[in-house]
Formats: sequence, C-alpha cells, structure tokens
Amino acid sequence: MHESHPITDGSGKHLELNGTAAMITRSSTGKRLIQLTAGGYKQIGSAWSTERVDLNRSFTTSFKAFLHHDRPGADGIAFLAQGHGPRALGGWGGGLGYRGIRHSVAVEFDTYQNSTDPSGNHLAVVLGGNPDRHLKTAEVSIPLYGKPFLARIDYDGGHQRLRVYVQGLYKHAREKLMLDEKVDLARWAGVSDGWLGFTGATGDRVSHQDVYDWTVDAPPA
Ligand SMILES: [Ca+2]
Repeated sequence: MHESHPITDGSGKHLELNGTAAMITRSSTGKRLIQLTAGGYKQIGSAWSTERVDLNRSFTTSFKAFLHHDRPGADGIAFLAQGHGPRALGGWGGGLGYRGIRHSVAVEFDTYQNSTDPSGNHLAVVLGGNPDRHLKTAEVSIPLYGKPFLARIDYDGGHQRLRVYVQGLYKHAREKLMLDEKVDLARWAGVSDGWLGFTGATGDRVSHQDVYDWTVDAPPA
C-alpha cells in the first residue's frame, strides 16, 4: 500500500482554485477549508489537486463537507475525476459547477431537486458533465444540507468499480455504502492521468459549501 496524503495541507499550495472557490479558515476551529461557494447567488467554484492521478489504477479519497446557510439552500457539490486540467469550471445552479466539463465522471451531492433529479437530497454518478442524465442515483439517509458529513470514494481500477460511502459526523454514526457502479474513469476522462477535485454552485438559492480534511491515497501518476 501507498501512503495516504492530505491535499489540503493548510497552505493550499497543491490546489488550483477557480471561480468563487477560496481557502478560508473557520473562525470557531481554526481549521482550513475549501469554500466552493460563499453564500451568494449564481456562484460557481472549483478546486483541483495539481497532482495528477493514474485513473487506470485503484485509489481512495475521503473528505468532509459542510453545506450550510441560515435557511434551505442549494445547489450542492460534486467530486470529479476529469481530463481537462486544473482550470476546469462548469455551469451554475443545477449544473453544480461541473455542467459542461465533458471529459469527466462526477459524483454529485445534490441538495436541490431540479426537474431531472429524484429528490433534493441525493447522490449520483454522472458521466460527461451532463447533470440532467444520471448513470445512477441514491437517496441518502442523512441530510446533505445543514450538517457536516464524511464521504469516502473508492475506485477499483482492476474491476473499474466506483464505490461511494457516506457517514454522518455525529457520535456512533456508521459509514454506509451508497453507490457501487461499474465505470471506466480513464475512458470518460479521456486521459490516463487525470485531475481530482470538487465543484460547487448556487443559483436562485444560496449556500456556503465547504470541503475539508481531503485526502487522496493513490499511486503517483
Ligand atoms: Ca439538483
């Protein structure tokens, strides 16, 4: 096994930030986090690791997310493996910041029900940067909005299987497997060595959308 290394090391130097994305320090804890959107309307942010990952091999990544505001908000965030590069940035609102990032596989954490969505609290695997077409969706048993949660995404390069686990960040919370799909990351990204990271967006409703404690455990590309 290879070592797991944190991407958000405090300095943010291994990250490329676009749109409204910024490294901020949460005042209550002093913790550094990636703020994808900052509570305004029609905001779009993305954050990518500048270190590429071999998408033909297995990797594991985990992160915590806190999507919050003082009232019901939108639209959510997505984790992507993509082949465009560290400046990739997609569409706002229901596009979750990845609409139009064509060479990609997205795992969305969607907090607002658009017409093509099953609910306002779902996960989905999406191919080709088109959030109107889900390869697979899953209802989440914990709220994605208003409370922080932990997500773990495993990719089995040998069997081309993507598994997504979610866990609440409260005492005795248990990790649950939410999605288990066959998907060829390198094929959809259009490259062998791709970029991992996050997108997030707001529309007519707003949200603060923060990602922190992000680690990637992968062989070097
Ligand atoms: Ca949505």
